[in-house]
Amino acid sequence: MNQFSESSPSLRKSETHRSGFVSLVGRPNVGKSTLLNAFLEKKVTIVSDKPQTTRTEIRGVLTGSGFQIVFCDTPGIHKPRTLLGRRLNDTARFTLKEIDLVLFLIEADSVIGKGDKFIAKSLPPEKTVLVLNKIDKVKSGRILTQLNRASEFSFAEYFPVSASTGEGVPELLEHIKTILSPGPQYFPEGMETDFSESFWVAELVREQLLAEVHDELPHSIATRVTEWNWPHIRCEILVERDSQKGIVIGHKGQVLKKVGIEVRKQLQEGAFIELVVKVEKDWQKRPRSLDRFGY
Ligand SMILES: Nc1nc2c(ncn2[C@@H]2O[C@H](COP(=O)(O)OP(=O)(O)OP(=O)(O)O)[C@@H](O)[C@H]2O)c(=O)[nH]1
Ligand SMILES: [Mg+2]
Repeated sequence: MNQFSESSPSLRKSETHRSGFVSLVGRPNVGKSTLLNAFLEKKVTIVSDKPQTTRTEIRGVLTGSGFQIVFCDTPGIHKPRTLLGRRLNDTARFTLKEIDLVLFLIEADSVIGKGDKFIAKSLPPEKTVLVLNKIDKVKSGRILTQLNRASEFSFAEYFPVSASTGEGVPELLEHIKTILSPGPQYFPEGMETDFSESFWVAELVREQLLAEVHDELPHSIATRVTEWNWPHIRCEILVERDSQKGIVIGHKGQVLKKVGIEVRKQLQEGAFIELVVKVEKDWQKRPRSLDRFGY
């Protein structure tokens, strides 16, 4: 959702100002969110080694002298097994509407597979830049082979990068700047994201939990802040089964304790986070539960 409508006073038009919407798209886990954070040189979206970390469209705004780029991080597109999965795919596809540029990410260290090809087919070739990410994980020969294989997609440009080390990111950013057209400043100076603080805390809690749990559990976790009475923040953690509750709490509450400590480190000093674990059976398959979480 765009917070600033055409009639908003913060929407400044000028002859020389350039702007554009750039969407980051690809399979789960290819590094879309890591790349967004690298562009902004700041953590604006959560990252984990578990697929389907990003569940909503996350905007990161880069404002510079005479330009503004609105990056849209999207959920990884995959073969869905639940209603949640289908909704994540829909969110990613929806973001592609009215976009100025698509960054299509694939990994340098894995074979270009069916999943990548399936997504590639749905992208506008003239507006898509292929980004070969994770080049820090492979030797240069492999980078060339992957780029060569990827050239079959016939996209506009090809950029090898490492979102983790930052290699190739400035070059890609410079290229993005060249495609911006004259346009308004959509977001005011200093505004880097368009989500609320409570959404961010819930995301940070989920990120820490993802680092702690394995197998199917990451998909079964949802988080939301239900009370914000600074410094007291109450965050609910939802799981799908009783057996998962114990894992999330941990022996003598150790997992939750660690999550709380790690999240607090990333917030303004003095925050007190109350974490409450609840079971909501099969929430991933229930439209009303998904609506409640904004998925
Ligand atoms: N070595 C290396 N790891 C990377 C790089 N980019 C991302 N990663 C790692 O890849 C994993 C997935 O990164 P994310 O940024 O969460 O991936 P994503 O595409 O946003 O994933 P979803 O939100 O699940 O679709 C994390 O463990 C990252 O640290 C990179 O350039 N090099
Ligand atoms: Mg992500």
